[in-house]
Amino acid sequence: MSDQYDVIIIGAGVSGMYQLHKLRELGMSVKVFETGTGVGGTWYWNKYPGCRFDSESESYGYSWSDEVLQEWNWTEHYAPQPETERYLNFVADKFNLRKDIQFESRVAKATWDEAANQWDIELEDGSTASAQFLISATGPLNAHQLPRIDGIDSFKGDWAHTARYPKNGFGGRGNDFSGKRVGVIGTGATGVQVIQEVAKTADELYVFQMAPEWCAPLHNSPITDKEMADIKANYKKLFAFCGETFGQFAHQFEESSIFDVSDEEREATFERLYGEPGFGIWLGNYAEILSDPKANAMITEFIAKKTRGRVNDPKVAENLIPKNHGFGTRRVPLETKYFECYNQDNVKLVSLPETPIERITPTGIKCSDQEYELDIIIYATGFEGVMGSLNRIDITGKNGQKLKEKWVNGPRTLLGLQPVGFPNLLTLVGPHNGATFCNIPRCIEQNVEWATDLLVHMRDNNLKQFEPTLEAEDAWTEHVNESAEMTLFPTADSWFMGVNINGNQKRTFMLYAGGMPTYRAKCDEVAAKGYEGFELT
Ligand code: NA7
Repeated sequence: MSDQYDVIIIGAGVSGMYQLHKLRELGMSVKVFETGTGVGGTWYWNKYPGCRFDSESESYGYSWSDEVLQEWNWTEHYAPQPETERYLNFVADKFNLRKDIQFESRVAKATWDEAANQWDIELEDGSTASAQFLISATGPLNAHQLPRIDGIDSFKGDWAHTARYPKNGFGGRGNDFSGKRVGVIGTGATGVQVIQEVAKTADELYVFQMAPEWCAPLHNSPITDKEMADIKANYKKLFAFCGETFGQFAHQFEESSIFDVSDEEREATFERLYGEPGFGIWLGNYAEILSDPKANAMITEFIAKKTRGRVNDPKVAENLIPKNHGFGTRRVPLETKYFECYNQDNVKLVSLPETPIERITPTGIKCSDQEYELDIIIYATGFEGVMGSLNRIDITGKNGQKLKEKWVNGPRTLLGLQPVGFPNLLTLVGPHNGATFCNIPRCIEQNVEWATDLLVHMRDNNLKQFEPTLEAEDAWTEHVNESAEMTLFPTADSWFMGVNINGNQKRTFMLYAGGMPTYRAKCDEVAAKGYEGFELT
C-alpha cells in the first residue's frame, strides 16, 4: 500500500518550499519529493565558482513573511550562491519545512489513476506514494545538459557540469585554481560567471566558445547596515513596484519611445543604464529594444562599442561580439570585469567556429588545430530548458497519454499551469507560464497562491477533479505564440526557444512574453469567473 497524501509536490526549490508551506497551513497532508540532499533547487544545485544573482537580492526573497523579511540580512546587492542557499535553509528551518520533504528521492514516474482519482508516484528506488493532486515545482532550468562530444568520459582530470559542481570545489579547494589549467566550455550567463571567477587564480584558463553572448556590467557592491535598514523599511514599496513591471524585476522600462528622443538623449540613457547596477540596460531601457529591429540595432551597436572598448586585442574583441542575434533577444549575462579577463596573460579564448573541438582526451581537449592539456574541465553548457525537467519524469495522464508525447511539438497548456489530459496536475513555473520569464520568486508567489486558491475551491465545493477544456488550451497556446511574435525573442536560438544544441527539444517559444502584469490579470480573471476554461467536477 502506497503512502497517501492530499498533495504531492515534486521539488523543494523556491516554489516547492512555498507551496508546501501554503498547503500545510490549510491543513492538507502534503509530501515533497526532492532529488537533492537539501532545499533550494537552483541554489542548491548550482554551486559553481562565481554563481550569484543578477536580480537585486532584496527583490528576490519571499515577500510573504514579515518575520523573514525583517530577520534576514542580505550582504551584497547581488548575493552569491552560498548566501542564497543559506537564506532558503533559514526559511526551511523557520517554518519547519523539512519535516514534510523527503530528500534523495527522485520522482521517476507519475501516473494518473482515473478510477481512484489520484496520481501514483514512483521514485527511482521503486518506492511509491499517491495523492489526489500533483504539483510539479521542478524549475525551468534544472535538466542540465552535458555536451555531446566524443571522449567526454575519458578525461582523467576533474570535471563537472556547472549545475552539479562539487560543494567545496575540486579537492576541497573552493574557488582557488592556482597551479591549475582549466577549460570552460560554454559562455552563457553561467559560463560568464565561471570564467570571471576562475580567471582570478588559474594558471591557465582556456575558454572554448561556440558563440558569444551580449553581456553588460552587474555593478555589484556590499549592502551596508544603513542600506539594509532602508530596505527593511521599504519592502512593501519595493514589491509593489516590482509587481508593476514586465518581469517583476526592480526595473521599469523608459517611459519615452526610443524614436521620440534625440540621438544625444538616447546615447545618454544607454550610458546611464550601462553604468547602473542590474538589468536596467535590458529591462529598464526603451521598451522597443525588445520588439523593434531598428531600436534593437541601436542598443546592439552601443553594447558592441562598449565591448570593443574593454578588450585590448581587436581580434579577440570581435570574437566576443555576437553576430547572429541582437542585444537582449537572449538572456543577458551580467558580468564583473568579464571582458577584461581576456586582457590577462593567463586567459585564452578558443573560438570553436574556427577550431572546433574534435574530442575530449584523457588529458584535455583536442581541437582541430591543437590539443589543450588541462587539469579541470567545467561544462557551462546549459539546460534542456523549461520542459526538460518535466520530460525527464515519465508522466502518464488519461488514456495512457505521455506528457512528453503530448508536448513533442511544443508545450500546450492553459495558463502554463495545466495541460489537457492530465487532471489535477499543476505545473508551477512551467512552460508557457508567466512565472517562467520573471524575477522568479516574485512570480512564484503568484503561481503558488493561485494554485492554493484552486485547491481550496476544490475542497470547499467538494470537487474531485479539474482539467482545462481543449478549447481553452488552444486559445492560451495561440495567445502565448502571438505574444512571442510581438517580440524579437523568436529571432534568436536560446533556451527561451527550447534550443540547446545538445538536446532534442523542438524549437518553439517556451515562455510567456505578455509580461507578468497581464499574466496575473488573466489568471485572476479565470479564477473570478469560477475557473473559466477549466472543467471542475
Ligand atoms: P545557456 O544560456 O544555455 O548557455 C549554454 C552555453 O553553452 C552557450 O554558450 C552554448 O553555446 C554553450 N554550449 C552548449 N553546448 C556546447 C557545446 N557542445 N560546445 C560548446 N559550447 C556549447 O546556459 P547557462 O547555464 O549559461 O544559462 C542558463 C540560464 O541560467 C540563464 O539564462 C540564467 O537565467 C540562469 P551556444 O549558445 O549554443 O552557441
